Amino acid sequence: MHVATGGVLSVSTATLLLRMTPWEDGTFKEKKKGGKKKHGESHKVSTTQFSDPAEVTEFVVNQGNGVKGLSETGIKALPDQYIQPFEERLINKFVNETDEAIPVIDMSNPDESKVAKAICDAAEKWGFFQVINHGVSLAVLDNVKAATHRFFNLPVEEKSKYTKEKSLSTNVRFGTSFSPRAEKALEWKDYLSLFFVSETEASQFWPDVCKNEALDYMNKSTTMVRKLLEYLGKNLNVKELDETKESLFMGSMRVNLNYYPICPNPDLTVGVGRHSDVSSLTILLQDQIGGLHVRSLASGNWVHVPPVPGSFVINIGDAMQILSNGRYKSVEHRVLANGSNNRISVPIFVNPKPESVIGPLPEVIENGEEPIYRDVVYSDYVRYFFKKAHDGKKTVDFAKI
Ligand SMILES: O=C(O)CCC(=O)C(=O)O
Repeated sequence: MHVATGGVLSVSTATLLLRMTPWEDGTFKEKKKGGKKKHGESHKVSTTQFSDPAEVTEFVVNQGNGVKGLSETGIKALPDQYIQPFEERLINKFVNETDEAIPVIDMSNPDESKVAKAICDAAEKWGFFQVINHGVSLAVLDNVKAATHRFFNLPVEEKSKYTKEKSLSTNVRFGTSFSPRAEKALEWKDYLSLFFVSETEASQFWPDVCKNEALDYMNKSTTMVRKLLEYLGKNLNVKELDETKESLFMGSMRVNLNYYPICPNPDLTVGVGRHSDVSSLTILLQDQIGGLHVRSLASGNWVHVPPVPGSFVINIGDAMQILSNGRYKSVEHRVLANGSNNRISVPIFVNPKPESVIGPLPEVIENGEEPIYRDVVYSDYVRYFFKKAHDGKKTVDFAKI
C-alpha cells in the first residue's frame, strides 16, 4: 500500500467507500449508497473518493468546485497534489517556542506623533502590525465578512461564472490555490479577487451578493490607508501625499475574499505558502479563527498573528520596500490550514498604479544614500510575481540592482 509523505494515505490509494460522479451541473450524486439525492443537497455527503489525482484537479480547479467543494465532499485524506515539501509545512513547535508578537497600535491615541512613530518603527522592524480604533466601523467589517460567506456559499454554477475562463471582466476572478498551473504543490484556499477600476465597472461586474459590501469596505478604509501612508511617507521625507505620491502609493486597489475550508490533514499542507505581497500596503481583515504567521526579522521564527476583534492587520508590501529603498520591510508570511474550522480573510491590496514606475524615492536617496533597487514598471513586477508559485521573498530580486 502506498503511503504518502508524512505517513498519510494518499487519496488515490485510500479505501474506496463511495464513488462520486459529477452531475452535468458540477454537483455530485452518490453512485452506490443512499439512493437519489435531491438537486442542491447532493454535495452534502460525508465520504467520497477520487480514483486518481487528475480527477481532483478536474473537480477543484477546472469545474470550479474549489477546495471548499472538495472539503464538503467529506474527503478524509489530503490529495497528493496538496502535500507540501516538508520544509514548507508550518510545524507547530516553531510557533509555540516564541513569545514574540507583532505590535498592536491604537490609532485613537491623541498623541499622533506617538502613533506615527509606532507605525514607522513597526514597518522597519516587523513589516507587520495590527491597528485598533482605526475609524472603520464594526458594521462595515461584519458586513464584508457576511458577504464573503454569502459568495462562497453560492452554488458552484454561480461561483464559476467568475473563473478566469468565464468571467465577463478581467478584473473579477474566482479561483483556487495561488497559481495552480505553476505550482508543484497546491494551496488549500479559494478566493474571489476584485480589482477596482471604477464604481460603474464594479457595479456591473462584481457579484451581486458581495459587491456593495466589498466596495463599502474598500471606500470606508481609504481614510485610514491615507493616514498610514502619510505617517510612513513623512518618515521618508515625503512632505505630503500629493497627486503624484497618491498614485504611486495607492493608485490602484484590489479586494480579495479568501476562503480556507476545513482540511483533512492540515499539517501536510498550507492555506497560503510563504510569500511577501507585491502591494505598497496590505490591509487585512481576518475572522476569529487564526492561522496567519509572520516571519520575525529579528529571530527568523514564525510568529502567529492572533485575531484581535475589530482590528486590521497591516503589512508593508514589496512596492513600499522598493520605494523606501529597503527601509520598510515587506516580510514573509503564510497561513496554516485548519483541521476543524473554516476560515475567511479579506485583504485590500493597496498598490501603485499599474503603469507607475517604482524605484527608491528621490526624497530617500537625495542625502546620498545608495539606491539598492532599480526603477521598474509596476505591472511588470506584478506579472513576474504571478508567473511563478509562491517562493518567499524572491520576487523583490526582480528589482534589485
Ligand atoms: O488570509 C490571510 O491571513 C493572509 C492572506 C494572504 O497572505 C494573501 O492573500 O496574500
